[in-house]
Amino acid sequence: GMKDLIIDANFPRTLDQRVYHLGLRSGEVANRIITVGSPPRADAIAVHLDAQPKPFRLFSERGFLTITGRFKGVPVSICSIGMGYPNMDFFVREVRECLIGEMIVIRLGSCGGLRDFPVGSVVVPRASVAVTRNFDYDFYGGGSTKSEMPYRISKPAVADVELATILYRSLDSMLAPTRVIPGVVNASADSFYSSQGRKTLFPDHNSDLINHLLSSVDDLATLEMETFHLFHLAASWSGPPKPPIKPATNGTDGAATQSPVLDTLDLSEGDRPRIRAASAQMIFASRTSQEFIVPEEVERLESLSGRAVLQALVEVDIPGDRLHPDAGSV
Ligand code: R1P
Ligand code: URA
Repeated sequence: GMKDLIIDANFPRTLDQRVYHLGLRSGEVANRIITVGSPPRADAIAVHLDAQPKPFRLFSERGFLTITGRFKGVPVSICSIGMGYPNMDFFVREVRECLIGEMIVIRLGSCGGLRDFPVGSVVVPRASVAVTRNFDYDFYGGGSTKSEMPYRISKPAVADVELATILYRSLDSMLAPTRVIPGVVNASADSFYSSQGRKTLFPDHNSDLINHLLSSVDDLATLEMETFHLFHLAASWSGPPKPPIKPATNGTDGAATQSPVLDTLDLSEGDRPRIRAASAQMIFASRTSQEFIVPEEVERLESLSGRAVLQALVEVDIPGDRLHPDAGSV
């Protein structure tokens, strides 16, 4: 926070190399991460971690909670990040700066269901689109912006196929008889209300939105608020079929070489460590039946799903030289 001396305005860190909002430094976060929306969910999942070594726990003044420990001996982190694209953005970028090597992220969150899947089902989407408020639309009611739509739907960003497959299998085997649904598409909205088609006292011009989404996006099944941004950042970091990346030495691209991550790795042969992402979405609300999940079921589902996600994380193979040497050693 502002009480700490910050040494770089471009990517702010404290003098002891902590990133500005998550409060972490290298070695305090593992390459395998489950991210959730709320601190109680993170603590409920942390119950499954190995007792020894005692997990590390850091609650940042911006409300990000990181718990790093081991699951079956393998270093993992549980990160609670709050809600929405901006928080997902802080999480992905700041954790990336604390890691060397691959970053494997599975988001475990709640969502609304758009099909007839019962509440309490779990979805593993293959892709996600962003649904955003179009601020150029005339929400005040003059009606002068007929050419504008009130909401925009982006192109899809995709999950890591192998990670999503491992995740689906893990959930399916550990959650029975709960229904686990793979291969569908998620929409991540920039509001719980307007851009998810909920009716409130604001003039959101969204009475047609859910039907519009269902007719525009094939296999659309869920609505929540972070998965698209995670998939999009992961894909844009890792890039398309890898071109050779040469560290720049001058010019505007030179900024990239100031990153500790980029400085340490040989990036010359497309060796950039990947960010691999997948998402498990627990249906809390049915947007067709208006049913909402009961608290006892939330507790069971979060705990079992959390354990299944940890299991999936430790099953993913990361080449040994791409693990941070200190990860989980705190
Ligand atoms: C809204 O209630 C929140 O729930 C969902 C949405 O994405 C949003 O963050 O996910 P979490 O349960 O992970 O927070
Ligand atoms: N989270 C959301 O974003 N929407 C829902 O309907 C339920 C959980």
